[in-house]
Amino acid sequence: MKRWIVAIGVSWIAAAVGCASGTRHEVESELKAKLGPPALFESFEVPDVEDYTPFKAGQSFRTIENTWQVEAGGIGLYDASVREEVVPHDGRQLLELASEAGPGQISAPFATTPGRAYTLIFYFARDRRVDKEPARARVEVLAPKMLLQADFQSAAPQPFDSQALFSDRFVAESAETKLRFRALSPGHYGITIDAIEVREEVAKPGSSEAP
Ligand SMILES: [Ca+2]
Repeated sequence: MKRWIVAIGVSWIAAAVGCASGTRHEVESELKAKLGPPALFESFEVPDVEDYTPFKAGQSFRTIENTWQVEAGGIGLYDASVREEVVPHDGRQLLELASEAGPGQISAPFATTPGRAYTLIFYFARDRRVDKEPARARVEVLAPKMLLQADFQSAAPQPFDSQALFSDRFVAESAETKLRFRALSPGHYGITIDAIEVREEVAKPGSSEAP
C-alpha cells in the first residue's frame, strides 16, 4: 500500500499519537515511549565528510551502524556546519537524496524479528537550492516483499529547513529487512534526510502481549 505523507510537521504526528497539543519534543517523546530500542539508527555523522562528499550508483558507505548502498543516481553527505544550504535534524551531518549524478536511491539492511511490528521514524527537509517544484521522495521497507511504501515531499511556503517528521508502521516477515529511499523529483538538489530510527513496538502497559 502506498501513501502520501506531506510535510506538515507536528500537527501530523500529534494526530498519529492521539495527542492534540504539545511541543515537537513532547510529541516525539510520547511516540518513542511506546517503542523499544532501535533496530536501526542513522544520523549520518560518520564518515566525517568535513564539507560535502557525493556517492554515486555502485558505491557504498559505512556509518557507525549501517552500510548504505547507492543503487541509482547519486546522493550527498553534508556537514551543515560548513554548508548552509542544508540543515540536519541532529548532529552536524545529513544525507541529501541527490547529487551531481542526479536523483538518488539508497538502501540499507537491518535485523528484524519475523512477525513483530515496527515503527519507522525519520526527519526530512529540502536543499535550499530546490527551486519552485516540490522536492519529492519515496520510502520503502522490503523483505523482499513490500512491507511499507510511502511518498513524501517538502515544498514552499514551508521553509527549506523545516524538519518534518515521518512515521509509519510495518510488520517484519524475515530476519533481515531492507530500508530504501528513492528521490522522485529531478535535478541535483532534493530531499534531505536525518535521524532515521526503526523501533520495535512494545506491549502497552497492562497488556501481556505485544501489539
Ligand atoms: Ca545527523
